[in-house]
Amino acid sequence: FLEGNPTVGIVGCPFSGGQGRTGVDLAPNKLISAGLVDQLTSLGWEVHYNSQEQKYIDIPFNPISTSSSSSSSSSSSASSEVKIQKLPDEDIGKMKKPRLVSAVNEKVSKEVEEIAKKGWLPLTLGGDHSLAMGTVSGTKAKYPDACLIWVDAHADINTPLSTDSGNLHGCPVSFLLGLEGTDVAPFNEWLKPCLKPEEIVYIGLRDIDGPEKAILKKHGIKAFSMHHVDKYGIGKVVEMALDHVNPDRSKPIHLSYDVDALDPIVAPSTGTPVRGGLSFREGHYITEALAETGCLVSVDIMEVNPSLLDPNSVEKTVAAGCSLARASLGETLL
Ligand code: NNH
Ligand code: MN
Ligand code: MN
Ligand code: MN
Repeated sequence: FLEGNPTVGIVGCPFSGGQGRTGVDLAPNKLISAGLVDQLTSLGWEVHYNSQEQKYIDIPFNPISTSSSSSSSSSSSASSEVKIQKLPDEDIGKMKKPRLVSAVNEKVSKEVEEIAKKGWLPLTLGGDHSLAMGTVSGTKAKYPDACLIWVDAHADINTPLSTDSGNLHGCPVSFLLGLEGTDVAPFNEWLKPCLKPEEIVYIGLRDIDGPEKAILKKHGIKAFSMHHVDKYGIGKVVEMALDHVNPDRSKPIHLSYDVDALDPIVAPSTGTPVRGGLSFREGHYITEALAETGCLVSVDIMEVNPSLLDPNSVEKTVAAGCSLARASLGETLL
């Protein structure tokens, strides 16, 4: 599906507004500092990377400074600082930071779409998983028949009505599907339902909220939990997952990978670790098998949080993020 020389467009998204812990916004720079660009170049990819430094600066809900949205007198405007006008981003229903999450995702969507439309592969480095609203809708704009493989401990399919936490990183899939409560401003001003229930499959689930279970059941959404990984083995699970969303291996694939799918021993530095996850090999096998299909057109690596735990844990997690990206882009293909 890609055109010309294999080219990857890295979209760094230093964004943490879809959940409550700061630090996940540091991941793109950490992954790049760990050498990701050179690593992908060595695999034969032409790599384009837009430094994300000030990318979201014009979004008026203060995405860069995640410190506090309090109305502390911003008179301390150091003249050299870029001024970000802070607007209130009050909850809408249960949703936290809805305007910020919406505005950032609208940008991400356009950027991913632009890269995909060049015939390149967008590799989005989160940031939290709310960013998949943007990445998947951007991919779908170029490839309307793309299927979605969601690797995660969580289903991220809460709706604005069902979410308990109010964190939008737990909701992106419901917005993509257009489930109840998602036709809401400001999201509906740019994000149209673009995914059908039969176009998504999950791998790695083990921490699903009650209402999410009901939603998965109601819409007949295919999910392979860790129970299935144990029962069938990862090889069979990936095969069954592909048989479901891509039976002829003829459709483009978007892979959205939340590193908390991996066991916390493998990827400890993430906001919501859940024990009993994918081993290092199981986690990488998924990306290798998808690379092998030749159908991968878009990849997200989400939820690495370099501010959590000790340096050794951070290094492991960042290294895992890099190696998942490399394997997705064909490192282990012979
Ligand atoms: N289901 C919970 C929620 O909606 C947790 C989601 N957390 C994640 N998802 N890390 O990947 O808040
Ligand atoms: Mn997730
Ligand atoms: Mn998760
Ligand atoms: Mn997560």
